[in-house]
Amino acid sequence: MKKIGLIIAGLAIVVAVTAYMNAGDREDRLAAQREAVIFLKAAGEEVATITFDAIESLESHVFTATLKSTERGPSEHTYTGVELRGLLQAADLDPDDWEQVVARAADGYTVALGMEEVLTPGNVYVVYLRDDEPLQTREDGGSGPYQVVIREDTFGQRWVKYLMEIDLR
Ligand SMILES: Nc1nc2c(c(=O)[nH]1)N[C@H]1C(S)=C(S)[C@@H](COP(=O)(O)O)O[C@H]1N2
Ligand SMILES: [Mo]
Repeated sequence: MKKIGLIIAGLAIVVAVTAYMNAGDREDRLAAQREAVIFLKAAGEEVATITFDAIESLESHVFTATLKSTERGPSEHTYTGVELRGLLQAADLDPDDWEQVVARAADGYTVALGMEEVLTPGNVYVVYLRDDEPLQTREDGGSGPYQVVIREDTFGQRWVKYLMEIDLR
């Protein structure tokens, strides 16, 4: 009986230590995300640096979307983020002056979005949480800290991971 007690106590310690370490990881991830910025450009000229604080100050949206992964197939997730059109608006950029929004990632991946689709309500988002967890960086095996999610896009090709730069054209 004593032995069982010791085993249970041992397991409890393992669980507690693991939980503590995971909480630490999450804090680190949140801290890393809080420091991550997106460069906002217009015709290649930098007009603003979008901080996490700026993103947090906008209305956040929580929605489910199906991620199409090349390796793991489709899976449904809950995403939290802001609308890209809201980011442009907050930066005082007039969408009428531009035709395209070019999104560039840390790995060089680049996607051009039409202004019309960007202005469609509830369509193009910059997300920072997936299933309530911060999107991790590419180095950590994640798709963030920021990612473009296009809800009206049936394919995942234009969901730009590791988003670094938004350039209006
Ligand atoms: N930054 C970046 N974003 C990207 C890609 C990429 O190579 N780099 N690949 C795209 C493609 S082709 C797909 S199918 C989806 C999902 O890719 P994954 O399953 O390899 O993560 O991400 C898209 N976004
Ligand atoms: Mo893909």
